[in-house]
Amino acid sequence: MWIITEKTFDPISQHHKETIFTIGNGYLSTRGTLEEGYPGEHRATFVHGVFDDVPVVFTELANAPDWLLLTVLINGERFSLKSGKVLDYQRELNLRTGLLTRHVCWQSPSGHISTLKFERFASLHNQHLLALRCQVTPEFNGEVEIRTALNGNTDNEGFTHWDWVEQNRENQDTLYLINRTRKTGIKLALAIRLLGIDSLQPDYWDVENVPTFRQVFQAGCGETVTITKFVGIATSRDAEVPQALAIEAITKSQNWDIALKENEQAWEQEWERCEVSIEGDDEAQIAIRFNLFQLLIAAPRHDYRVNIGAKTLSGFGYRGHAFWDTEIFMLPVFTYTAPHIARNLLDYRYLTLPAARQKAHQAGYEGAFYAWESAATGEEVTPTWVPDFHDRKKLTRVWTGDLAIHISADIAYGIWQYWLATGDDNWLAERGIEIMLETAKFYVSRAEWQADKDIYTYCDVIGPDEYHDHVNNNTYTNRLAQWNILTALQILDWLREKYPQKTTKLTQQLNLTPELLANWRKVAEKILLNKHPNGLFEQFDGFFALKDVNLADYEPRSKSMHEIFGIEAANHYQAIKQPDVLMLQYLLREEYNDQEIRVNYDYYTPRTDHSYGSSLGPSIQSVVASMMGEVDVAYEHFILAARADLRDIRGNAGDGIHAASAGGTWQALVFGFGGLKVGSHGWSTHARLPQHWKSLSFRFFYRGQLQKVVIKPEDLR
Ligand code: IFM
Repeated sequence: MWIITEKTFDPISQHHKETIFTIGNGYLSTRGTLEEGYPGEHRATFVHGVFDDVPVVFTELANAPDWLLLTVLINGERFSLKSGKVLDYQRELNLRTGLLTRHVCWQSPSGHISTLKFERFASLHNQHLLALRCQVTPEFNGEVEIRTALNGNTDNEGFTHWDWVEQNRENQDTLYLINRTRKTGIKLALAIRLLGIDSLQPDYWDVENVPTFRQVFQAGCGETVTITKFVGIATSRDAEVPQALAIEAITKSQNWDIALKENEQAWEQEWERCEVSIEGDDEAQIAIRFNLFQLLIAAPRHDYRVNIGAKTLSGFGYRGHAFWDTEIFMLPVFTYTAPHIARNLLDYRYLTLPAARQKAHQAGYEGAFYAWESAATGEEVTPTWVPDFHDRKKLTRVWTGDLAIHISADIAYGIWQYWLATGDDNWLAERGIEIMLETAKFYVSRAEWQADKDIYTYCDVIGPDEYHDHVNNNTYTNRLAQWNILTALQILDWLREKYPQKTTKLTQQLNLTPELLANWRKVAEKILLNKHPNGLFEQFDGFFALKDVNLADYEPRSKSMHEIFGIEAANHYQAIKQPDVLMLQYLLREEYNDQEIRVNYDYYTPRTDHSYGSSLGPSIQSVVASMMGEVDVAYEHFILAARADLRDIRGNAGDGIHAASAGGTWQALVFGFGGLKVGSHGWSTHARLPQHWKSLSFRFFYRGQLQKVVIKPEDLR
């Protein structure tokens, strides 16, 4: 249950498969395009932090120069799946080791049969090392020619980010290429070393921006020709002379077997921390491993200046920008299974605190208002306008960058969870508390006092349900803002006791006078929460007065309700994109009893666009259904989330992995079915398993100790 397999190459699902077969190592990812290249492919390698300017979306991860390119000519005939006959084909991604393998038995147009095997991995042991091996076995005596290159002529769907800087043949089997991003000036160096050529002298073709090695082999019938291509990669974000680092990576590794072994050992350590096993459900088993794999290859291990984009590093979607998807959906996975990675992600938020302060200031507020979409600097990079669904010639204003103010509290929530699970007091005192205080300050300044009612409100916002914009008093936003302010005050009390000197410094630096803090408490206590006496929350002011909608009336459908109603009209219906009130109740689950969740669950569940709304929704819906004891329903939503990319449920997996869904899938297992609860005094589980599961096992760290949980149905009776 570790192998993702493809049995035929189908150009129709090409982009989907490119995403599925992405490999990576937390420094970069490379989509699963094929070495020889095909028309229409979305060939891409994205390196963390390598952003460059672009119109409309401000900045995007620049598609790096291509390291894969490898052409095979057999007796002068160019190997391609589009010519001759494919007699056998199989591609496999080994999730346990990150090794991607392709076997092809190919009959050339002139009838010569050969077997080709391609293997590649991005080393988890040395993040600057990529490895590709090609083996060709002809069933005749003949000539095998291999041309392999670095290609600097890459683009982002037509937009070019790179200028050629330099290329050179370093020695007989080594060459390098350097490019630089046009606006941000980041240099990226790639270096190739060829192994397996023994005493042969490969030709060097000095094509500008495509330096190429060429080697011709004479092979007997059934004899295997092997060429190994080690590629080193580094940027000026890593070293002043990136080509030196790239060359070092390829010279350090002695051969394929050793490099692969080191990579496998590194992967073994990863899985040791986060392995989830499900007995009795093969699909769920492979899906959770796949989702975890995708998060692991996107997770920065040695860099705290970057975050994980909503589509990881696996596609062009959302341009590498990070959203609330990180703290609410992905971060819990790392907080519990790889706290060092969680800390890197949170350090990024600390590093971008100045930009969040600046955003608050520009909007006329105090404190820190984080960017809805964030990239290299933390400035807001949400596009302001996008083409309309119905009429691509019209533009629609995107408001999330201005109005989705819950992002600041989402980050504060991520910090709080990290601290609860890890007990990392030092990080909280040095960095986390400052973010929490600054986001609290933002919410105090953003709150509007309604003198006649003596309440504080948040008007003109967008909550998690983005089908409704410009709403007032979104319950999720109001409650999390209140939670943020009160929790920041609570942590400040803790800091005062534990780190008095730090407290003095921080209160001076942030000008936190006793009067100001007293006012924070007053504001927080008077924030409006639209809660009805029976515990039902109104999602925002006036939600219950909107036109009700029976989503079943629109079935069968293949579009979201947003597309069906239109962006503007969707505001007038009670159809929601993803759990909003329920999302709040999930996050603050310790605060609500079953009855209080049930009344909201019953109201909002039928009004949620589960299948075509946000991919973020199903996993959260699943956890809440588990909390309600509706395990079958929880399973339906869980499997929808788990399959999001493997089965391309929304038809857009080609744009990249749905990272939030991947993280949410883990949460649905651990917090939903596993019922894990973590507090400052320990942890407990309250499990409920789908009927057909024979066991669920997972691991997590609590306060630095690895915990292993095994749940079997017989233990629950
Ligand atoms: O952050 C999400 C948002 O909530 C729904 N649309 C997609 C974004 C990125 O995943």
